[in-house]
Amino acid sequence: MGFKKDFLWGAASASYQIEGAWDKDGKGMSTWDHLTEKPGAIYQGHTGKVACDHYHRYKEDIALMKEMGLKSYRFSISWPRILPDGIGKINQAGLDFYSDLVDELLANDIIPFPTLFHWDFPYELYLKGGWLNRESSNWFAEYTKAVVERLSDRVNHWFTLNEPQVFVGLGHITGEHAPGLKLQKRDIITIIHNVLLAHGKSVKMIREFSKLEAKVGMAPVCNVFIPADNNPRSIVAAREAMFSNNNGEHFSGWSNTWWLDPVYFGEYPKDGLLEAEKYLPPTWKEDLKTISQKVDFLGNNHYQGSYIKADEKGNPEHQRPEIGEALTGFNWRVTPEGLYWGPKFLYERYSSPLIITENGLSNKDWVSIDGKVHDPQRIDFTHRYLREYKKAAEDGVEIEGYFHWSIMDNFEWAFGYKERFGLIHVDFNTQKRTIKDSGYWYKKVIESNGENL
Ligand code: PNW
Repeated sequence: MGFKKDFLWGAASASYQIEGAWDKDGKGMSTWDHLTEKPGAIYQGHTGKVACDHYHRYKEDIALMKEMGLKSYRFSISWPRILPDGIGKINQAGLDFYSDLVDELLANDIIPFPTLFHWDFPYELYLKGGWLNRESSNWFAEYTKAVVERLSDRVNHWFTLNEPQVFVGLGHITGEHAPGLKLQKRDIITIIHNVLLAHGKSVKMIREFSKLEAKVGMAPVCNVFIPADNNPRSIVAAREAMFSNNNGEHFSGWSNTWWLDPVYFGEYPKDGLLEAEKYLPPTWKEDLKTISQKVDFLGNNHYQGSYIKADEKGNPEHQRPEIGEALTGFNWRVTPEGLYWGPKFLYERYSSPLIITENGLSNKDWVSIDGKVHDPQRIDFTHRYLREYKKAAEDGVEIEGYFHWSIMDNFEWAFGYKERFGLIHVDFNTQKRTIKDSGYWYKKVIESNGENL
């Protein structure tokens, strides 16, 4: 048994990375619109103002998805497009866009799978303190309700948050992402708590207001540790590394348990509480009841893992990359076994069906002289990762889907348009789309339901 019959084969994107139309039809400003105005913040001063102009070209893009045989499409909704000030007045034109997008997907037999928040936070709410303000969870709930009331007669798959680790860590600790802050541990603990609360309240809203029976989850990016050999001690060491609070003095927010134990167990992990409890709000225990709403699946973005080997005493040794080891355009490692061990360890601990919500690699692909885009590395990368993912399914891990990152080349945050992750090539001067070789390869994978891997 490999991938189940109705497995969701898809690809993913995010509003700020593809839509463009940054100030069209009443859209408010996001913290990403704001950060990209800052000199030096983004590679070559690139912005998402136009990006792939998907806002105007979504029909053409969906036709390409159809051509590639996608079963589902994971996109995100821009909060300030729906609520220009983040709260209060609803912008109907913003809702119309997503409503039309959903109709077009359904007309092409593609299941819409929106994520409510993929980092484009309303600038007006940033002025009110952003995620530091305890009210942020109520703001997010209000926004969720506006979206669910409009789309839930046709949409029944939802993700609340994309990679909270990254928008907290890069956005609020290192300052490389919006809103570009460099805060200290006390504030970070507060922010994580508010973000978790926002997730919980959002799930409640979806359950309460959805017209169809909704399935919902969160899409974090987890640290994945891979046993470097078959020694059972290495497996134990890798599992321990995955589920210990490895934040240390500099609370990076990159802890799997700090994010997931509250959602699944209604508890913060004890080892993390030792250092963080003093910063939590007095209501934190009560809040955990809201945070731990039942979810239907665990989304997980996975790019690269780390290898761990245990010595005779069981002490973990982190394996360094080998000389000459394969690296992606981003210099990320190629670690296919992460798509076996990540799902396996996560499933053991949280017993939740899993969906890989992102996986892929960047390269500097170009259109060749024959008019095609040849990207053998992307094919090989995806092939290797999917084989491991299939093995997880064969081992009894419940997996429901796989979304390749990304459907098309797009605005890669602080790296602008330097890195290309797409299955579809985009010429950013002409907006011409070309399905890459990997896109045609993926089509065959989907047609055979992964039998050919
Ligand atoms: C994800 N890391 O970010 C995001 O969800 C996407 O929007 C983004 O385009 C994609 O991955 C590629 O970067 C990540 O440090 C950022 O391991 C950082 C990491 C992983 C994912």
